[in-house]
Amino acid sequence: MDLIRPHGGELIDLFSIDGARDARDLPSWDLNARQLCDIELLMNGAFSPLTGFMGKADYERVLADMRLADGTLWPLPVTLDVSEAFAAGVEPGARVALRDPEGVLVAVLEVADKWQPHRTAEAQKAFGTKDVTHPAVDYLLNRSGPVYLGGRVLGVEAPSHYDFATLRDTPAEMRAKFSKWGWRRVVAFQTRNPMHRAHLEITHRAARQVEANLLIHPVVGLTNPGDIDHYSRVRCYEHLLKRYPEQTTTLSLLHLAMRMGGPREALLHAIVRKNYGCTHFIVGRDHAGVGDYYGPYEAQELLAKFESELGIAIVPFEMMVFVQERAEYVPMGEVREGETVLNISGTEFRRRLQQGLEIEDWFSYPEVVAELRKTHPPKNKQGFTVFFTGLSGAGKSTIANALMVKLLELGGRSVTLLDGDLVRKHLSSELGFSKKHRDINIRRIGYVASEITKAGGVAICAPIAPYRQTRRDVREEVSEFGGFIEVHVATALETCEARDRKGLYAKARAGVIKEFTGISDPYEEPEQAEITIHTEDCSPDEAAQRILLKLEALGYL
Ligand code: PPS
Repeated sequence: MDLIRPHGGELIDLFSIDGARDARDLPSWDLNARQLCDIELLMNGAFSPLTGFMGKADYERVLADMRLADGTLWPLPVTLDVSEAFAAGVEPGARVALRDPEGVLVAVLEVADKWQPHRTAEAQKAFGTKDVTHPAVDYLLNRSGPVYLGGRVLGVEAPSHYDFATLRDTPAEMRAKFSKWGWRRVVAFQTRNPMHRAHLEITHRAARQVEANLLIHPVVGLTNPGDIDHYSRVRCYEHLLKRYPEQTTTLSLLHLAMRMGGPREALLHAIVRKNYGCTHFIVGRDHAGVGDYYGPYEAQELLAKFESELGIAIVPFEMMVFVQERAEYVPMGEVREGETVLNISGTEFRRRLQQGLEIEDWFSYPEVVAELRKTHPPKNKQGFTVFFTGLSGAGKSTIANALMVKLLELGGRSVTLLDGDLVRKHLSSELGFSKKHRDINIRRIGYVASEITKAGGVAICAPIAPYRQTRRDVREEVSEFGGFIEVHVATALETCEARDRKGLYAKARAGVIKEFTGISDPYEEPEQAEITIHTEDCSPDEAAQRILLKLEALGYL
């Protein structure tokens, strides 16, 4: 049986109708990053046969048995989630202008369906869990809008990309290239990670095994939070490309938003690759998996079941490991008894990068490692934020100043102090002390700190920051780029009040100042501060020393 249809089936063309007609007067929805990825793949035909965002009937059948309402195999919902407020003004039959964050009209949606999904049930069915540590479940339950709009999408202008423009292809462009190059059999390799020697071995073997050319097809839309950024990865892929025999292999970038949906997502990946004109698709261990939600070979099993219906052949691959005695990579199952197997996990690899430790040649290529070291310097070259929190008068500013001076004395990084009072003067002068305003204030500080950290500097922040969730959000924002050290200056309220350096506590008690932290407004104690300082038995100098030691221990100094 030959289940291979060279260069895919029919592609959907969503640009065939003039979607821009009267678009100026339509209600506008600004697409978020995930929705922009989805619409790009809808519009360029990578999601063929979908013609738009799913309606309720498709959505429900996809969740129940991985098929569209008409029976076509389709594993995951592709839906447009919007806010309740926006949905209230849109009924089936209406048209909606879909725009990018700059306001550029990308497409028009002809709304055919509007409904409120049961998002927990969706999470369970689509991803097999309700656990919000799964990134797609987190999006679904914590970030997505509560109403879905479904309907046909009329393409106006594909989302633009200024990076790696020559490496981006629509399915039609890719198919045209394959046919121009005479590539009748093409095996695609999906990845969201930098590629090392094991990946080269897998792809090389796969291509040889099925006598096909190779398409390295990395995802550069949205991947798992914490993954290595796509700019660095693409530069690595470009280095690696030179290691393949000439004219056998090509590289193209896919602007997909991954859900980390394991087996169901693997099925989606296969459909997309078929649409791109590939005849074979490599499925490795734990394909598109995250955490322990899916078995390591579950994706392979599912795809094998649907292979003939899919119209793309699956090339399953076991994990490749390096056998020291043979000095070569072999599939795990081919390791003989007594042989020494070497392997570096993704986590271990990142640890070595972070600490500037050696990464041996058997694991990767020097040019790939050098590329990654440029954008992922060891911790002692990364930026960091020291975030003080505590009551007014607790001593935050005094310790922050002492710390700043000591860090300047050490040298090597720029140091910026974002003190509570200073920020209120320069950044937040229009804000008061309501919960809403305090949150805006802290988020501004967090944003500035994350930019400083990203640029390799040190940000020392010293606001009261009374709310746990806001501090948590700032931690998340900064940690993406470097270190985040929370310091709780835990001076007791009685001490702060007794000191009352600015006379504010007296005013707060007298009711002259309203919403005063600790008196008439809450302070939520930190649960995960890296350091807690009791100024009653610790001088500012000693406190700053403790912080320096902590920074040392964490590897930042
Ligand atoms: S917050 O909650 O983090 O936004 O507060 P922050 O910007 O750090 O507050 C800075 C200083 O404002 C003075 N101040 C008050 N603090 C708390 N509550 C009320 N209502 C208030 N009104 C004025 C206070 O002196 C804070 O400075 P520090 O340095 O913490 O004493």
